[in-house]
Amino acid sequence: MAEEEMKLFRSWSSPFGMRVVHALKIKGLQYETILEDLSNKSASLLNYNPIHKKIPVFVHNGNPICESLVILEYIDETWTQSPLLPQDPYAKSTARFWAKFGDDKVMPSIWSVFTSQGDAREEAIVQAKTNLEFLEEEIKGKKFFGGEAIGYVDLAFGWMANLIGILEEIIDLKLVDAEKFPFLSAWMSNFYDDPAIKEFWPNRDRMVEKFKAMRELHLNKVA
Ligand SMILES: N[C@@H](CCC(=O)N[C@@H](CS)C(=O)NCC(=O)O)C(=O)O
Repeated sequence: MAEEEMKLFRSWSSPFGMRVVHALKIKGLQYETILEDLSNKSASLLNYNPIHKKIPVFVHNGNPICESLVILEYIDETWTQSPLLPQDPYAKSTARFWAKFGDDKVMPSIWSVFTSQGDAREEAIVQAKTNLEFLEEEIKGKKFFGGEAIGYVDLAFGWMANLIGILEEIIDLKLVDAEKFPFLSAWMSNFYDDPAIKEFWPNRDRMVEKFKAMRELHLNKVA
């Protein structure tokens, strides 16, 4: 087989980029990383993702693939070892459903807790906890969303394992407490500490600094 050329455009902190890093590690693939400065995007990134102008972009033999969940599916279909998605169509559609729920509902609701104050924050907490309860039900009795091994849904929710604790620390509020969400809490630790996952987490202090600044910016904008 001809030599494969793989490049991953990402940023040091992006949870979306991290999904792809983790998938490539699980598949055992070698690739080149291009770390973007998102305040000064490279011409290559803009050329490969002219519509959204976002990372991550995965480039395989010159073909760009955009959107982290789409990239995970591409990787899984191209390299079939250590499958991320189940084969069964119903199980596969369920996995896609949860990943989409994560991006459409869970992530925005947690972000809203992080970036609001007063009554708005109280409302956001109720919404976020409702979403977390659905996840708690889904992960109940399983080590990973994918079963015994990390799969597509685990990678889609991977940001939680890293970011929730950081956001909680910044706003001094426990969202995923082990008593109310025992299975989700256990999943967060299992995922965070998994050997295929652990080595790539961005520096925690730098993340705290970055997210503190993002919160300030957001609060000043709406004030
Ligand atoms: N839905 C996209 C979201 C990617 C995304 O939001 N990337 C952010 C970094 S975390 C980005 O590139 N932002 C640059 C910008 O918006 O200008 C995905 O799943 O890949």
